[in-house]
Amino acid sequence: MKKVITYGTYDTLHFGHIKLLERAKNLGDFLIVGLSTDKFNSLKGKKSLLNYEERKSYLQSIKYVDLIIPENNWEQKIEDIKKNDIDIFTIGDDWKGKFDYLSEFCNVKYLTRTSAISSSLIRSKINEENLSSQRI
Ligand code: C2G
Repeated sequence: MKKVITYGTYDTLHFGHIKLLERAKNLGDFLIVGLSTDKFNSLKGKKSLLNYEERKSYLQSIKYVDLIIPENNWEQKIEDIKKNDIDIFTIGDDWKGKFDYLSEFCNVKYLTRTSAISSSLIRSKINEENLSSQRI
């Protein structure tokens, strides 16, 4: 069984995330997602709309995802790869080059990021809507 791992915040799940997860799953037979905890998000300088449990419940409903583990820090990837007997690490190419060091432990594959959609764009649209509804 070919095992794949990827990591992310996966806030306000959107089709960019789904397309990444679909392609990640299609690289093998079993997909693990290292989901960034709220604490790690603040370390990453990311503010998510949804908390860890909410983001996890969204991801659990995605058929491509077989297992979700918490992503607590930058350093855990090597340990995760060894512990879970991972064949392929994959992530969007906005990270291209950043995780090449993992190629000592498994294949590393960067997947094209889906343009024109992002969690921050969704959050700004929600804020715009709230502001305009307050103006009426
Ligand atoms: N993604 C994508 N297309 C988008 C937005 C995101 O393909 N329009 C991909 C990202 O490249 C990433 C995954 O979806 O592979 C999750 O994106 P984020 O939740 O933004 O994750 P990120 O903050 O990049 O966290 O240790 C790695 C980090 O935890 C990655």
